[in-house]
Amino acid sequence: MGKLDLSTAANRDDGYIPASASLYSGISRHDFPEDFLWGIATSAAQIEGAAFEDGKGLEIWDVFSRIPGRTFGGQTPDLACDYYHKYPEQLAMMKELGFNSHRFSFSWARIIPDGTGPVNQKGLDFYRRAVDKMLELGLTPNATLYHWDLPQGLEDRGGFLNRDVVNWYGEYATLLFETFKNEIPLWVTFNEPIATYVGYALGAFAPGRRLEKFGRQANHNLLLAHGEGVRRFRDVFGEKKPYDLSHANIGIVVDIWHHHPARPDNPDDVRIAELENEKAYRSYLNPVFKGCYTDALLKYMEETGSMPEIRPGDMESICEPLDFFGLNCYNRVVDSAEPSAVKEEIEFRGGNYMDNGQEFYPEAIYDALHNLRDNYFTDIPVIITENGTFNCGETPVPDENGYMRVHDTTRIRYLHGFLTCLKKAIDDGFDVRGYNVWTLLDNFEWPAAYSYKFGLVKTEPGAPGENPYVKKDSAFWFKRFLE
Ligand code: IFM
Repeated sequence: MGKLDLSTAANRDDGYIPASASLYSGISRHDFPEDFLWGIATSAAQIEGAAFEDGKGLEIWDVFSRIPGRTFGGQTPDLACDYYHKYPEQLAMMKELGFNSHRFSFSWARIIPDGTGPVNQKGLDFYRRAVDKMLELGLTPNATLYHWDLPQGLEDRGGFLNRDVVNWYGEYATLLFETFKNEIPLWVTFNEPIATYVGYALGAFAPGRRLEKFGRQANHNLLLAHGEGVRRFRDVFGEKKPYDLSHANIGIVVDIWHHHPARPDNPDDVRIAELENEKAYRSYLNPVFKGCYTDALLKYMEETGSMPEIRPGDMESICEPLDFFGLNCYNRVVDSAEPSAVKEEIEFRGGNYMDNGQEFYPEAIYDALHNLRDNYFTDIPVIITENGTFNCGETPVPDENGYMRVHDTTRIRYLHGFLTCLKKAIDDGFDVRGYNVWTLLDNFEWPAAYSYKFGLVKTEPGAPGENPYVKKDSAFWFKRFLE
């Protein structure tokens, strides 16, 4: 990969206002509650780098990314954004852009290299330094225990297919709850459990197994581990209290990409979309909030021979009351038995596409909040734990002063659209307490590796120089929004 040539002028922002900012205005943080959390979301494997430093164990993406053909160009998370060394300046950048919170994840293998057994003190010390820095900067820490990076040592013992993962995870969770008992007010058990399904059923994610039954079993065991994590949390922090940042709170993060039938009156389209919803977000939300799998999912698992082992008491133990819910929302999906009908539905809605080919559908965030309130719960707040979009390329171009700029206008349009719909939801009474943009820096985007650029700020792994960052127009836009 070509390294970015970042001259000292690259990041000059003295008063820079992207030309597109005037197109996407009319909304600011003042339209949201005073105490709203404005955060940047990241995850360990995607940004930390230092994959082999200071005693860190291997995690499944270290291994998976080395299997030919599994990631774009064979790229690995080895270097990523080098947050492990550069966290002070990267956290300071979040602060400088106006954010007041940071959602990050712990790397299990950095803390317990084999997944169970001896603790790597250097790993824990790193997170201690990073959390202290967040607090010093006024960034409320929002910590995820597991964001897709299982220690390879545990995968070698069956990973999420081994029911012992519940206890392995419980021990790891307790260690972190006790270590950061007084510093972290927001805790997440798991980020987007569907990634584990993809890793065990479809092979596209680590660890790369490919059997529907594996995916369903892995998900069931993950949900059991989630319930265990919540019980361990209560053991350390005491009985459940209403959500409040003056004490620790726990939740789970699920992504809702709701599938819409392209033709709501066509039974085939409806069947396809409904099954996708069952197999995806409903397979997590139902057990977590209602203590059961839906009849439709049970039927599907029965018919496909993928029914997991469900022991008596399992469903109750998954359904532990939570303090908040983390919603990741990126878009909707339109399904049809007839591909041309998908295009027609999108065009009927205005034919809004982004540069990456996806539909621009900011109402997805309003719809998802409605869906949650109507179908799952009414009494816990929601934090938008991720929202953002990617482009490919985004080559910096010099402006009239010779400063490098990235004109990511579609990202500004996307963020403006989603934030406008989020504001409407809050005005309509939905209890949302925070929003996290995905993400600060271009980073390791799983199989797409460094080819998908999600950051407000451009960088590349191993980019030389002391300041290897170029703020994109969207970073300037967000800064103005937060001012
Ligand atoms: O990068 C991912 C993140 O790890 C989980 N949520 C979706 C993001 C963008 O694809």
